[in-house]
Amino acid sequence: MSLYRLPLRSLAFVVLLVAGGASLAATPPITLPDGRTVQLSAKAIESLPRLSVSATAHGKTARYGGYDLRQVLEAAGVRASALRGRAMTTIVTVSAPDGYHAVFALAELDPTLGNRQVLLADRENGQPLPPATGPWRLVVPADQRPARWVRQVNAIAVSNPQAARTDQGPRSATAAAAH
Ligand SMILES: Nc1nc2c(c(=O)[nH]1)N[C@H]1C(S)=C(S)[C@@H](COP(=O)(O)O)O[C@H]1N2
Ligand SMILES: [Mo]
Repeated sequence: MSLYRLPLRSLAFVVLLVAGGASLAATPPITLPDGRTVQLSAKAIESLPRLSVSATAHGKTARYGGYDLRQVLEAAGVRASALRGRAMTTIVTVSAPDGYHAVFALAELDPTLGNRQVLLADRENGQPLPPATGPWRLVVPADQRPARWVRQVNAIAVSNPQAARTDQGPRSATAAAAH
């Protein structure tokens, strides 16, 4: 059947399906402390609550839509709340293709510690982010300047530099257990 013979309603449905599929870009791959990289499925991402947050950068206020970075990390298997001990030094590095990076202590995101909201956003004022900024950008409403609002996020890495320190004294097993 040629396209023009389809009832208008089915055509509209097809267009909606295409638009709907295009609206959720694959999320950036997440590298875990053990070196594994997790690519979350669209289903895993869509099962997270979508947030809509008003935030201001350079005097311009907009409404950003997306997902909570902590919940995205948890979906990838990262423990990110009620952290203790060695996890106090876990860091989250968010990267972009232009070589820009920003880091967060995982403890900043932990609701029982820093409780800082960081949005992995794909919408600004209801529109998908433009290619120069998206498809994913960080929005950190509580930061005083938008320097950690990484545009075009293409990788997220969770690491713990202290965990690699097996060779020297200061972080002894006893010290780690004491916290
Ligand atoms: N990928 C990428 N993201 C980035 C930057 C950058 O150089 N590269 N600069 C940061 C800085 S310093 C600021 S102030 C904001 C500027 O965001 P805007 O261009 O949307 O105003 O983006 C941040 N995100
Ligand atoms: Mo900046």
